Amino acid sequence: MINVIGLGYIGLPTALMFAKSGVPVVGTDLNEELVGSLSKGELAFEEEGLEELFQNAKDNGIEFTTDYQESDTYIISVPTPYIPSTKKLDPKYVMKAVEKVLDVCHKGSTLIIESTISPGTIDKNIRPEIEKRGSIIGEDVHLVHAPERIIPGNMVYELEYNSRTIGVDNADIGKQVKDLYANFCNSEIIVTDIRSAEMSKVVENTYRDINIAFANELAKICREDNMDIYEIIRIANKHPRVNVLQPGPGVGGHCISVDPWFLVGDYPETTKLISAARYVNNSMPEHVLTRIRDIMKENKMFDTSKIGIYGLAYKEDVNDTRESPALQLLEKMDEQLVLGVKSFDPFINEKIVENQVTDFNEFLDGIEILIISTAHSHIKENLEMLSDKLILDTKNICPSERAYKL
Ligand code: SAJ
Repeated sequence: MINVIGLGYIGLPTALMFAKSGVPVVGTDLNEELVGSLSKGELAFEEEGLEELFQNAKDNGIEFTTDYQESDTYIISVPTPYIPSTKKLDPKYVMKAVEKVLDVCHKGSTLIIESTISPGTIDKNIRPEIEKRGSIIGEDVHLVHAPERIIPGNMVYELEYNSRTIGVDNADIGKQVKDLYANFCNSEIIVTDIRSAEMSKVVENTYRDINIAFANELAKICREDNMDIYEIIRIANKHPRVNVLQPGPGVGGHCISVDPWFLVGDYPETTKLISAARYVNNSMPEHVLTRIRDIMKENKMFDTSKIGIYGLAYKEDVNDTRESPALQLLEKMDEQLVLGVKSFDPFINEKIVENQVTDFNEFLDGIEILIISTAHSHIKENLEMLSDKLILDTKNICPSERAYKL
């Protein structure tokens, strides 16, 4: 049996995938409300194919509880935030989960960490905790790092078709864990050492962050001299070795906007490029606000309550608002007294910010400048409803003659 610890965006789909493929699974989470609703058959978030996967997993007997189970295999997928002042990983949730697993596991159990951790966390934090208890790693408990790699919005597909990394201390455990994931993973499963598994995961997200920062910096350069960033990227990307990503209102989510900081926190002297990329991406909400001011000035508009922000989620077609650029933009607006701004997101029905409306028509009513900050399919399908508005399109979804761009 596998005991999956942490039933959030990663732990839950992973638990369901194992259960669907016939492996007995118990999912554990400290959040009683979440466990209650999962037990009643209610999902906390939407994902393509997740409902069906949930049904399959329930048919195969998956259970949910707040208790840690005695088991031979554990998968830990709890949040790994960073400490804002030092930028280092805050391992508190992972450590709590490890401690609780060690309280209940039996001799020879395998403890798989799926949460993203900074390189060296297993050596510096987790091994000492196990050894402190007098347990021998490799005999009493086996340690594995199998970092998740699935992208919100396409998780169920990517669980099956993305390649995976399994970091281990010895080849036998590597083989066992590889066979376990092969129950549902139809792609290459690479077995490596633990440090390489930790580092490669952080490298993947840092790579994307740096490349998005490049696109964002180019957008700012182009804005200064009135060049068309999208045309320039389109042409540059015809080169066989160039693939510039897309600029946007900032980088959100719990992954790409967080993981590069782990490297900055641990290697402050070396990470010039990585930290610059973080600062560039974090500067984008301010750039959007400058663009809003430009548009207001150009159109002689002064009433900020006629501004509407479309999209609060950090990216298209998800309801996740963690580190969302739109929320950062609203915060900046508050600080700079750009007040009364309305907002709307079709994926978010509960009110999370002031002046948020949950009905699209009500949102559009009275809005003169619409900021598209998230490219949900919903807005792409309703562009004709915006014909009487000035649009600041930070995601390049409108024809260029219809909208201001970044
Ligand atoms: N973004 C841009 N321009 C782009 C691409 C993305 O501005 O060209 C923005 C998005 O709008 C969003 C942010 O970047 O705000 C991040 O979105 P994303 O779709 O690039 O990635 P995440 O954070 O949803 O998921 C990432 C993925 N990592 C990589 O692609 C290397 C995913 O595979 C990881 O599993 C996930 O992080 C994670 O959990 O670590």
